[in-house]
Amino acid sequence: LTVFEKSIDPATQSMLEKAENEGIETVWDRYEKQLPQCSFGQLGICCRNCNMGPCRIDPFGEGADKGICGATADIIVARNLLRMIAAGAAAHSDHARDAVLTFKKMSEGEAGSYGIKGEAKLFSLASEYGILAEGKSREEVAGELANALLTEFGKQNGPLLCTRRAPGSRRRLWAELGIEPRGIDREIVECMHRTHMGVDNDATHILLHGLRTGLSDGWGGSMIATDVQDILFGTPEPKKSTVNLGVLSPDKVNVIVHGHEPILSEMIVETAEDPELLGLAKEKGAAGINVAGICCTGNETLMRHGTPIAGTFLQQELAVITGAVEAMVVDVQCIMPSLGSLTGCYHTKFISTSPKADFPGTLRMEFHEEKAYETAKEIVKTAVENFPNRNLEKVNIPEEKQECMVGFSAEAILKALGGSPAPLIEAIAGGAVKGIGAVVGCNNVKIQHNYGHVNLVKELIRNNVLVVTTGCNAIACAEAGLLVPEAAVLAGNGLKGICEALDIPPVLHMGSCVDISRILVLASAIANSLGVDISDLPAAGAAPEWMSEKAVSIGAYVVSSGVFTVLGTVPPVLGSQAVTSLLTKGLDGVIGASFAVEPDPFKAADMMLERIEGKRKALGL
Ligand code: BF8
Ligand code: SF4
Repeated sequence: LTVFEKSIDPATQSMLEKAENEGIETVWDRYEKQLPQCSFGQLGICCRNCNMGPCRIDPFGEGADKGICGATADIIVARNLLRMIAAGAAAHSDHARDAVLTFKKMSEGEAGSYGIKGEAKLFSLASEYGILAEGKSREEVAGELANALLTEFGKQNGPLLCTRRAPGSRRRLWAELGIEPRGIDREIVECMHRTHMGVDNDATHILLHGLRTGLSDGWGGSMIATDVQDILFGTPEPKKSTVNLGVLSPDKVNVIVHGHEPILSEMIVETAEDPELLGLAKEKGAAGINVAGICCTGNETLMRHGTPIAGTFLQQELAVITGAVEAMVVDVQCIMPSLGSLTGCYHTKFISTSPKADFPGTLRMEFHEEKAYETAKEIVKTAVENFPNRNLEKVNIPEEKQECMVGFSAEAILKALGGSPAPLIEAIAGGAVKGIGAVVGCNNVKIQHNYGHVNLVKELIRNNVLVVTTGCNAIACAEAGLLVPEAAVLAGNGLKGICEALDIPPVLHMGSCVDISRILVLASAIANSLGVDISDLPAAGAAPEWMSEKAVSIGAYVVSSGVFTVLGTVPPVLGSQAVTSLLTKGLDGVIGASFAVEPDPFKAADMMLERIEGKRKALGL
């Protein structure tokens, strides 16, 4: 693959050239060494769930058609998929748990560096959870709310309280199907139980639990993470920032925050303004301290502080390869273990902070809420002291740096609309806006970096579909210049008019991947005000370059919430016709939405547009 085949982004291409020149290996080189990838794995028909195996099914029907225990391809594929959903839901929800535990410690005065920045959200959430605020201090309310939220994880009987935000018809459907999510931890544990040898062995039965587990993520873990982070750090509001590798500074200390939990990155952003550290930076010959993000923790600080973002998932190694990063500070999720040996080739310190996650070659600086500011300061100090070690011969920062407008929480969108979804609904009813496209998810080396994201989104806005985005899709769109109001020139006339009237971009950045919960809340607000179900809305979802297990859980809850979703990379299910047809067709009759798989972003856009058109017709629009 040439650098042009690897990515559509010029900054990425130039860093890939630098890597080649310096003989540095990247994720694309390792991908090429894996080719051809194992077809049993791709089809999802290998099983290692017990030690009579591993077993695999012959996809051509000539060899084994069952595992040793008798499990068919349908059973094996469904079980494997359920385990992916469990892992994804666990990642989001364990992140949420840590946010709630920090919130609880804060309320008890044991996490002094954190406070309540989102007071309105604290009180609205408290009342949603039935907590009386009268006569109590903010901290007392926070403490009671933290306990109520923690209960959601271990509850034995549902439904999860956040599901009350969904339209009544949706909740009734979940109840009828027996997939109302109960305790978050319970659903995940049950996935592991059901997929143990000799437990759940009916593909449909297994997949229904997958939907339930997904729902416990979307309307549970992820939603709780978003809510609590908004209370601790504030609900995002529109603001401007910049993205891409060009945000790295040639003369300041560059600290990258990479991972997912704003508990860490918020503190790093704060300590980067510490006068003592700024003085030290000066002493070391630097012009200041520059914090930039990668992946979703970057999205969190971008949304709340306008901290620049250096790149998407596939750009994490390239940031180091610029030779200008003093510290790569990581917590959890989507962090490549390759960073260990890579940082060893440059002066970059690779600092791991989570009690749950370590990597080869790290400097360990474990992060605990009790001493959050102190640890963050120590981390940034390490970066500052590393500045003189920068090897100028190895430094090459790409010029590309793109402006973006971000911070569109559901609250901010409703505010931009004047307080209610009515103007948006009118625009949809009048046809100026055809519908809403939710485009989310990762990068995946199997697809040219950002090609799927950017082309799908451009195609949607050209056809007057307002796009909401999160995760790496949002970063990709920002890099392509789609997150500025001026990008309205790329939109169809109807959408363009709306963007100009409201001074908003045609693509609205709603946050990190856990913030897909914001999309659920917005969709519910629209559906509720129309008196219809989410599945009736002219809306469709897509994950054009997804790779992570979290994305599989997201897919499960988005479809279970009634939104047709197109996947750009093929999930490992094609080894079972029954599972494939259930996911792509059968689910429609059960839950009112289904999946489609389409790597070509232009065709994927057509599928979404067709779905949106069909929903418009059904609503009489
Ligand atoms: O939670 S989009 S590559 S960074 S998994 Fe990871 Fe995928 Fe990016 Fe965010 Ni989401
Ligand atoms: Fe093989 Fe069945 Fe064991 Fe899986 S559970 S490894 S299919 S015997």
